[in-house]
Amino acid sequence: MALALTLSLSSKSSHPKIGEKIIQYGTAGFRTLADDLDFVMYRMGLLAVLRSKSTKAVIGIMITASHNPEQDNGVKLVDPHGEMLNQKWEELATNLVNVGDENLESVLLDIIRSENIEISEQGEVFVGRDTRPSGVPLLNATLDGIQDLQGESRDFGIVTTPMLHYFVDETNKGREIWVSSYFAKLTKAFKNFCKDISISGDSYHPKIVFDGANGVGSIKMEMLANFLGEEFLEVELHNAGKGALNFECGADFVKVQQKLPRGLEELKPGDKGVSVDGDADRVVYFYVDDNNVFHLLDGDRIASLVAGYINELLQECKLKLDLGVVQTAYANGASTKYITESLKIPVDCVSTGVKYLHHKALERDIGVYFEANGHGTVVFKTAAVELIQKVANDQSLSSSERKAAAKLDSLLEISNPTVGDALSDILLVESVLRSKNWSLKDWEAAYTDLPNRLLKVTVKDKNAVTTVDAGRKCTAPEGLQDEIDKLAQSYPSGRSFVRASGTEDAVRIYAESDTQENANELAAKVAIKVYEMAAGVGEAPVIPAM
Ligand code: 16G
Ligand code: ZN
Repeated sequence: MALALTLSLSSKSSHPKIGEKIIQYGTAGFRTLADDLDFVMYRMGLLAVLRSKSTKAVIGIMITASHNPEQDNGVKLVDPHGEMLNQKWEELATNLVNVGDENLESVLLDIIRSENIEISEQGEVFVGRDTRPSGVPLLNATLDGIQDLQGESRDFGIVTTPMLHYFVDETNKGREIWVSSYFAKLTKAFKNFCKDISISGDSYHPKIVFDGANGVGSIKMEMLANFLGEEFLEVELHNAGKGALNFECGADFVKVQQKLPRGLEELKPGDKGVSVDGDADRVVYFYVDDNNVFHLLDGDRIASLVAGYINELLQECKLKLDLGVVQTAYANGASTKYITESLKIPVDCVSTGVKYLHHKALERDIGVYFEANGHGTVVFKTAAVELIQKVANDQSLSSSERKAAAKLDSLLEISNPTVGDALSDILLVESVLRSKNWSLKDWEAAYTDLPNRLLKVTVKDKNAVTTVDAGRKCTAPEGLQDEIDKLAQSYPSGRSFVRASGTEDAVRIYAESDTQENANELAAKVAIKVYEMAAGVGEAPVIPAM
């Protein structure tokens, strides 16, 4: 008879559970005040070893709270192909984090049994963190967890989230990696892409004014810029670590506030502004025009730019591959119309959260996915890349066909196939702009965004608001969707939806209409309905004066 398995967790007593509040592995893992996370990290260290044993592959743990304020932190697990943690394991994670200390061993044993884990199997976990000071003690808690189940760990120190995803994926593909191999890959592909493109005229400038959100993005951007050299891309660094992380800067601030970040107030007309978030998996572009008016080029713009260009290259190299774009309900209606009607590329709409976009995009030969907030990338099937490379090397084809295929090959090599990656996305955007000899104004001319407004309402229980149809239809509280429909119909090009946030205790409201005033008013009216029908707390929303 097999001996009953027992676990001895020698560091458990150093990481006692605190608080009674149930916390959930949400769209972006666990995220809350750093002070409340020690035991969560320890337990995620334990879980990652089990996941590694179960998949017989390296698993990643990223310690970050992305665009949240500096005092927050969080943790996300990275699965073998560099993708987000499997959904069933998200539930196991939630369960493991919420049990009392006295039940920790038995819950771990349950997982071992139910997942048929061979405990003697090797377990290996890669760990990375953003620049938050709380990252160091939280890393130690994580390492204790890994060690308590005899897992091996490799600490990558301060890295961007997408770098860690990339390292996990590469290692599991049997490739050797080191920190600079990431930069080497990106820069080699970008330089290859730029090979035959000469810059002339006044439209494209190989220079960006970079807002690093005072986080890891600025450290890694500086390294990338050194690898590239100024002739390929000059980077003027701002918010490079002296101020508070994400405070009035970074991609989330710029997208939500639709204004220049702190430190870039003096941006000159014609300069290309670029903001990333605290863990550098999101990016937005912006500029000010001659009248000092701010213009934002968000994730929807990047999706249409990149997908449109890939489509052109496919036509030039006469390859019939299945290309598609994936968006969420937050995508500006004008972008969806432009991509489907002008570019004639199919668009799928999925629920908010990278994992949904990523998986949908993988259904295509080449899938371009972006959330409006600037998180996205290009994913592709190996067979598609092989076909493209075959065309690039086929001497019987015309040189224009071969060149287009070679460009497409480099472009796909620039993209991070595991997750949205601000640095790789910047190089993607710069590639297309350089190739088309476009300024941001040229890029923006493709379509005109419908004015929109995002609001949030705090309610007693956000789970009382449920939705279907990729977050576009509200099923509870009863009658709320009818009210939203009525309101939206009363505005020209009106569209509005509400959903419970996955990262905050709030309900988000999105509204679009023909003018900014109308979008603001529609959003406020819907917010009032949410407040009234879903037990709002705090001050009621008000309709802005016109
Ligand atoms: C997380 C998601 C992001 C999503 C956002 C929505 C990942 C890696 N990140 O940051 O994709 O847009 O949550 O936040 O999946 P919300 O649920 O609070 O609106
Ligand atoms: Zn982020």
